[in-house]
Amino acid sequence: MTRWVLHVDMDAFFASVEQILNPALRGKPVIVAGSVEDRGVVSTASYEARRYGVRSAMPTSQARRLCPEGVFVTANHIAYEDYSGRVLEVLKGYSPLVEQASIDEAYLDVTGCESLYGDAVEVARRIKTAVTKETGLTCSVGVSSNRLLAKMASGLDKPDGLTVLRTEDVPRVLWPRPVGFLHGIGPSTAARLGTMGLSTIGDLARYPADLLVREFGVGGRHLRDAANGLDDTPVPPLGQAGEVKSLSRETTFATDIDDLAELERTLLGLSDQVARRLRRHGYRGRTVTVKIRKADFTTVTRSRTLAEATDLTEAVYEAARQTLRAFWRARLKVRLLGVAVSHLASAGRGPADLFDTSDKLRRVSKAVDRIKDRYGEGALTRARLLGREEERP
Ligand code: TTP
Ligand code: MG
Repeated sequence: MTRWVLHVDMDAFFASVEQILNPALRGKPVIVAGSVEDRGVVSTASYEARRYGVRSAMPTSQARRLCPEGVFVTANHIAYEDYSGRVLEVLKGYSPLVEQASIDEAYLDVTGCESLYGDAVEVARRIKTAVTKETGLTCSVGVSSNRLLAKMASGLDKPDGLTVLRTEDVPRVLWPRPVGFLHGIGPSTAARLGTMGLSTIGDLARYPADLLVREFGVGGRHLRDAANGLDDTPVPPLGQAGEVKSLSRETTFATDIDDLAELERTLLGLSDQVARRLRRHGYRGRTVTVKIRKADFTTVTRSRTLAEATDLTEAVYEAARQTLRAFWRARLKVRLLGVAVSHLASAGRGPADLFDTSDKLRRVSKAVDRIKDRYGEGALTRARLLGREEERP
C-alpha cells in the first residue's frame, strides 16, 4: 500500500507572526533579528525583504545595507511558540501520526485519511485552509509517499505552495540540482562528495553503493537512497517524538561585555524569559545551564542541578548566577550569554500548599505572566532590571 506523508512548513514564520500581530507591518520588508544591534544575525525575513537578498543567518549589519527600508524587529519567541502550538492543534485534527520537526514544520502520515477527505492532496488543501483560518498565517505543504520527498516538496514552491513529488518525479525534479540541495546533506558532506566528482543529486543517485559505503560507512547507503527519493522512516504518533527536553534563551551583545554586574542583569532577564516559558507550558526543570561565548568565539557551558525541579524565575536566576560567578574571572569578555533549563517534568496539579512560600511566589509570577501576555514584555519590569535603564546617559 502506498503511504501518504505530508510536510507542512510555515512561510517566513517569525516575520509572518510579526505581521499578524502588527498589521502596520503587512506588505513591508520585515526582518526579524535575535538582537536589533548590528552584531546579531537575521532569524528570518518576510518575502518582501527577501527580494532585497536578505536571508536567515546573515549578519543584521549586512541586511541593513541590502535593505535600508527594512523594518527590523527583535524576535519575540513566546509569540512564535504560541502560534506554533496553534498550528499543531490544527494538524492534530487530521491524523494521530504527527511529528513536529521544528517550531514551524511538521510531518503527518495521512495514509487512510483519504477515504475521509478524498485524496492526500485534498487533505493538504484542507490543512492549508484550516491553518490560515485559525492563525492568519500561510504554509507550504509537500505531498509524497515518504518523509524525505514530502520535505523536499514543501520547499519547491514557497510561499503558500502545495506540491506533489512522486518517486517517479525524482530524476526530472531533483537529479539536476546540486547535492547540497538534498535534505540532510550539509556543506561538509557536499564538499566531500565534490572531491569524489559527485556534484548533482543525479551523480549521487547513480554512483555505486559499495563505493559510497567505503567512503561514508553505512551512511553511504542512506545517501544513495535519498538521492533516489527512497526513505522509509515512519511518522511516530504524536507525543512519542519531539518531546521538549530543555527550554533556553540566549542573547548576543552589541559589544563584548566584561562587567559582571551587567552580565548578571542580562542573566536575570534571560532566566525570567525561560522560567516564564516553563510556567506557560506547565514544566519544571532541575538543571540550569549557562552558556558563555567569549570574544574569541569559544563557547563554554556550565550546569548546576537543583535539589528540586522549579519553574520560578528566582530559582533559575540564582542557579545561573552562581554558575556564572564560579566561572567568572577578570578580563573575560563575553559575546553571547544564554540560560537553559533541562531535565523537565510536567509540573503536576497537586493541591497548593499555603505554607510553601514557593507556591505563593508561583501565584504572583503567574499573575505577572498574565499581565505581560496582555500588555507586552515591557509592562512590568523587575526592580533589578531597571538598573540598566538608569545607567543610560
Ligand atoms: P524556516 O522554515 O527555515 O524559514 P521561514 O519559515 O522563516 O521561511 P520559509 O518560508 O523559507 O520556510 O525557519 C523557521 C523559523 O526558524 C524562521 O522563521 C526563523 C527561525 N530561524 C532562525 O532563527 N535562524 C535560521 O537560520 C533559520 C533558517 C530559521
Ligand atoms: Mg518555514
